[in-house]
Amino acid sequence: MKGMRCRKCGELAVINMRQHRLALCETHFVEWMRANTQRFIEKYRMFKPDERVLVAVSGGKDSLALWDILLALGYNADGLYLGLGIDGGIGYSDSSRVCAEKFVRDFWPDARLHVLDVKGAYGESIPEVAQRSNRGRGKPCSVCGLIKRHEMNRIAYDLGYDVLTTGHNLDDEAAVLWGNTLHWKTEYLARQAPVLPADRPGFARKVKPLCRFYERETAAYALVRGIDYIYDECPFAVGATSITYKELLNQMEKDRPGAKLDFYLSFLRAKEDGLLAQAGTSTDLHACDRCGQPTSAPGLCAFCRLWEGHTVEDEGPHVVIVG
Ligand code: Q46
Ligand code: ZN
Ligand code: ZN
Repeated sequence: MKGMRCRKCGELAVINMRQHRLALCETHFVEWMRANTQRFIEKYRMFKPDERVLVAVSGGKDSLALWDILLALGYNADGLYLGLGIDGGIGYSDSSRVCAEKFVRDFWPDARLHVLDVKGAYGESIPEVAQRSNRGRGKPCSVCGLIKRHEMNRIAYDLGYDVLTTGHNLDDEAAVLWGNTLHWKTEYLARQAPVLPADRPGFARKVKPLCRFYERETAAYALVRGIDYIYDECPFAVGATSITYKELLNQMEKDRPGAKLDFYLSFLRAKEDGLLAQAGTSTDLHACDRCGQPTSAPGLCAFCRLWEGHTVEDEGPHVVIVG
């Protein structure tokens, strides 16, 4: 890397992407990230220029990089931050919210950021719900995932967005793929894709425009752009199996640059060729009695069951718009 030159202009390179045999300077790297994001949006038919996009923003590098790229590309993209109420001795949720709000102030003061604080809206933070409902054996991740999925979908749908985007990168996708393959979770494999269409009423379309970028590329993008993001992982991520899978894949990547990308792209190609066509999700869904979102269980959906016996504002929680 030392002394490497940008392939496009000969200036000093800031990143060397061995898997692409490409070194680039700051300016050309930013250009490359944006041009490729646009290419992936078109290739996977994620959304069109006139559609309204909601970006799930966590305050981390991936989601802030994604939002920045979409705004720079001229998309009509608003942010959504969910306050989970996780402290972990580092004020995790508070600091991540500060990063999301600072990003708007510093870079895109006209951008709109929706903020929903789970405790403010429902009376309990994620760790509190997890503890009360006795789920997850001390780790609130399953409750957290459930609440995030439900609320993101609800807000995207209720506020009339055409599509919900998340900042999942290649390392995330490859780790999920690795885990699902290891256990042959065919139903999950069938649903893992850059685009999840809104093929049933009540569901928002979900897309992952950064799914082909390595984590070090999204991190470099945030760094080069001078975006302040939360460096700490969520304190509950410690010991997660996905981290072990990422390390394994990094080891493979070290020996064979491009292995991770190849693993993921070969999977997408195999699926296009009909692999897993039988494993599609044909579960019958109906509207939840309380919130109306689609669910396979009779009566209440899993999210509403979490709050059974707890008073929730009748008209539903409000989203605060910052900026
Ligand atoms: S699920 Fe678990 Fe994450 Fe929620 S509690 Fe933290 S680690 S944030 S992606
Ligand atoms: Zn250059
Ligand atoms: Zn419900």
